[in-house]
Amino acid sequence: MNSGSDNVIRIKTRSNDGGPRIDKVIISAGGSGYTPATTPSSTTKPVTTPTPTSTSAIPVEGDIILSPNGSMTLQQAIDLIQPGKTIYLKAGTYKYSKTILIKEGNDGLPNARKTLAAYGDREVIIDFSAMTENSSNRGIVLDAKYWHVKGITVKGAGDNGMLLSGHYNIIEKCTFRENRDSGLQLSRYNTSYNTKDKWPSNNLIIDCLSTMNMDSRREDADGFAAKLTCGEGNVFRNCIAINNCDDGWDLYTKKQTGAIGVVTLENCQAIGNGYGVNGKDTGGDGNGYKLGDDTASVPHILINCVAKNNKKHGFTGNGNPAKIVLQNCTGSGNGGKLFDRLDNAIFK
Ligand SMILES: [Ca+2]
Ligand SMILES: [Ca+2]
Ligand SMILES: [Ca+2]
Repeated sequence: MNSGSDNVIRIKTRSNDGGPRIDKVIISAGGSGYTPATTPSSTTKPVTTPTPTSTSAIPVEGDIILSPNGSMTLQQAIDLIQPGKTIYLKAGTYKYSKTILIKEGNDGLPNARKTLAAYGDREVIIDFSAMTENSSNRGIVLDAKYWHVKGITVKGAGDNGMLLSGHYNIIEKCTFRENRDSGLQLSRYNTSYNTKDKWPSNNLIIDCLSTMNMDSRREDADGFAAKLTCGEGNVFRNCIAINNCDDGWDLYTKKQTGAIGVVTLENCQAIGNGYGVNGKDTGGDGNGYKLGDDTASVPHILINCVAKNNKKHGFTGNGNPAKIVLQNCTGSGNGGKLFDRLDNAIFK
């Protein structure tokens, strides 16, 4: 489908009676037909603010509808849902104190994703505030393929709000806030996966917001972290990281695990990281975009990204010697440099 132009849907009969009989055709915008970007677009698009709200849809047979005080838990629904079907969450707050795990192998299909989505336009909050701060207390772990998570807020987890460790997933219009490590992290879940091809790949994170994430060490909680053990083909589009304890985005690498995949950021904004919403120094690093480390050369691609009022640098290579692409990237009001240690970067 091309937006802004006429699109034709052809329906071919496979029956003897001159069918098909069509009851309903539902057309929705964006998302499921996503193919990861491989080449940076040369067009300049204005940066738009994501609105982390949900959209209405019509449930069909096989979907599951949950309500905050219903008898079925989100984990039960996740373990039951079939490809092409949706778990709808009615508005309200769902309180859980245990990690929600979408297991490896609990996959959708390329043309029939498993969907987890807000039902209606009011806020759906999955609240893990009852957890203690601990590296195993992530909120949601998505370790499967071909899921679409849309319009939910994940707050208060004892570690990452979401650990995205699977492949070919779409995370859309979600908010990650007040988690006690990075809001959304892309890294392996299975710690025996030692090669990059097994690390999270080809995921799209679109129209998401990550804010007020804070760990007690004031060291790790970034807005978005695609680091350490992150694979190829992951894209962040139209996302905002604001007032996180550590960095807005962190693409750090470690010598022990080696290079991560190239990450693409399009139309993203990093604002006020290293400061709380009250304007006070969090004690964290406070870079808008930390683009690696000197242990690996990874040529990340940033297009139309903005860094404003972060405590430290707007964009820092942090020692990554690669030809990082920075196309139409701008910013102002950062405490350090706008572009730091990006000597080999390609500015377009
Ligand atoms: Ca942690
Ligand atoms: Ca740090
Ligand atoms: Ca960091």
